[in-house]
Amino acid sequence: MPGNKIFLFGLDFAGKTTLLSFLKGTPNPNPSPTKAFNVVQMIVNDSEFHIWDAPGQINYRSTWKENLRKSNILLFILDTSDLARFREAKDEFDKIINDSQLRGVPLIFCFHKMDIKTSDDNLKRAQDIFNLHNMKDRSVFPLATTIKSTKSINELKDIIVKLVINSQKIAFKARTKDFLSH
Ligand SMILES: Nc1nc2c(ncn2[C@@H]2O[C@H](COP(=O)(O)OP(=O)(O)OP(=O)(O)O)[C@@H](O)[C@H]2O)c(=O)[nH]1
Ligand SMILES: [Mg+2]
Repeated sequence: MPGNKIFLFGLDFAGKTTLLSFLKGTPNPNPSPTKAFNVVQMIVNDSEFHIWDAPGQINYRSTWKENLRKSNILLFILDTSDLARFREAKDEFDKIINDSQLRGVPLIFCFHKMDIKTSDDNLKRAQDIFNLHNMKDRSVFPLATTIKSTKSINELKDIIVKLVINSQKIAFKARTKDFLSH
């Protein structure tokens, strides 16, 4: 089904699986580290999509490339409290963002764990390193998130749903054009 694959990535311990559980409405504040892609289906206001939650530990990162094909939305999670790993996070981010198969695919970027005091202190530094303003040829939606704020979880959900609907419209248009040209 077109318009429904969301690629959720970021370093180990960034909070991907935790955030996903809150997004789905089945909160689990302390999941085990993910060891293989965890594909979660969600249906929100009649929009169906699948979130592909990547395993972030270094040994599993080689599996990202083989699982990102045909993603319609990229969702990156940064542990904003962990300044020491910003560089590592940026390197892994760049590898995915520069993949030619993902050209033009919209990106939602979560500055996550914003409930932690150091996250606030690190935010400016994170924004400088990731330099999202400079991102060419894709839409970027930066968000500050934490599992402690339902508002931030709902904001994330709203953006996902809007992008899913948009991506379905584009796929529908492409199919119609294809049909009419035959
Ligand atoms: N303070 C705080 N901790 C969080 C938040 N989100 C997640 N965590 C914690 O971060 C830790 C790692 O969470 P996971 O969801 O397992 O991280 P992950 O990115 O899925 O890690 P991998 O599966 O190894 O790739 C857990 O101890 C969570 O409780 C948040 O918003 N605030
Ligand atoms: Mg995980």
